[in-house]
Amino acid sequence: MTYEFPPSFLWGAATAAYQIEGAWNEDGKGESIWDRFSHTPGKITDGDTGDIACDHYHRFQDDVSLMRSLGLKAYRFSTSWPRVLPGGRGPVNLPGLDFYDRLVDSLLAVNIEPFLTLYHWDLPQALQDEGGWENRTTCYAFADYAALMVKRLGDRVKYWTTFNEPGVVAFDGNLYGQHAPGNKDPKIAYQIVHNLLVAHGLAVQAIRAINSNLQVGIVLDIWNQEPASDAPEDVAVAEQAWQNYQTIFLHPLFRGHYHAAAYAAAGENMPKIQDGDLARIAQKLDYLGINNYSRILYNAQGQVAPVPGSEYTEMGWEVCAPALRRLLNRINQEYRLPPIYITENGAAFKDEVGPNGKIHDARRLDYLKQHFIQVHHAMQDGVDVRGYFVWSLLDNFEWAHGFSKRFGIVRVDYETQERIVKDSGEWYSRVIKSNCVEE
Ligand code: IFM
Repeated sequence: MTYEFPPSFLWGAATAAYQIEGAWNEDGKGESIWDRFSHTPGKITDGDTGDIACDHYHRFQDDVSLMRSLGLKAYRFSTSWPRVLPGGRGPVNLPGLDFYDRLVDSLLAVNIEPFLTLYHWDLPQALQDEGGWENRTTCYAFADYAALMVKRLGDRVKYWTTFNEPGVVAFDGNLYGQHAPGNKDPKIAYQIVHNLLVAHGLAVQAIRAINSNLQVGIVLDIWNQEPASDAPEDVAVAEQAWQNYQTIFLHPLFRGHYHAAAYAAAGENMPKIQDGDLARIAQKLDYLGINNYSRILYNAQGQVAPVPGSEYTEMGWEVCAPALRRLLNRINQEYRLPPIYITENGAAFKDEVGPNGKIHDARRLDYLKQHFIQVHHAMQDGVDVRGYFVWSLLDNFEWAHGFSKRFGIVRVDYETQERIVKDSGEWYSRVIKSNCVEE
């Protein structure tokens, strides 16, 4: 069976600044909350840090050549706020801005469409010292940072994402404490949910005020929350879980208000909302990015894990590609959405370098293939998916897991910084070239 994609389908790969750049304190870059967090003993597996990571800051030209050799049509990356504004606001660090300028020019020179994300978790520590995302002044600083970047790059970068996975920022960083800045406080976490949304809205306005022709969107991490059976008790628990978590962002962004379930889940931790905030948040968007890796299954007793008979990745995430199709159909039916890009999807597996130097990562290749097919099905169902970005171009710093999880379609040897294209990368390159997936 052959699944053919539309000629304009944008095949890409994604990364994020802190996970690949390194050069954490070079050329005037300021400290980020992830620098501070990873330098704090006990926070990251094996004491790893992003100080060097994939050394992309120094090797970006080679990495762009690699992208070209793979035939990527688009590259999704993030800019490091403290690299361009070391204090979060105020004096601009020109070498930092110049780095992104050169990166964008290198991409365009080989016809790779840059997809720029303004915030992939590395808040300037200087702003954290003033309360970070809990403090509303950070929202205004973010809009100013967005404006600065658009003024410099908006003549060449067409696609602008405000936030990557605001739910992870709010909850993993401020409720569970596994991510920077490491808070464990529901009141802070829920206020940050709201402040991130306000910052998103302000940034969309700021970007459009400078250039109304740009494509502006946000990226949400959405996993379908599914019942283990048709039994009404299982369905009710799965539905409640969906409403408590997924609607927190989807409702205000696409319906202009919080879902009643989100209020109920927040309880006494419901954030302070100022007049005009909901309208500010619900700006019309040009695209929605979906980061999807798995699903969560529920029965009447709660989450079912592990799911009997299912395959799991190294992250402990169930492999269940059909859930992506169901998810896309669900959100497409329930919200009036702009075009969708799958902005992240991929899998961490233990890779072995074979005696011939090759990496036969059959499980990752199969994971990607199954997800491409389900995206194709969803498009046939009527969901407007315009592109797909594999996570990740390179093995990289997987946050609290450090370098212990490898998601790349290209292996990185962290001792030598050698890059080796895995079988999945070579296969992906053929998919892009033919614009087809063969089953
Ligand atoms: O590595 C992360 C990425 O930064 C955000 N989305 C999920 C990926 C895998 O955990």
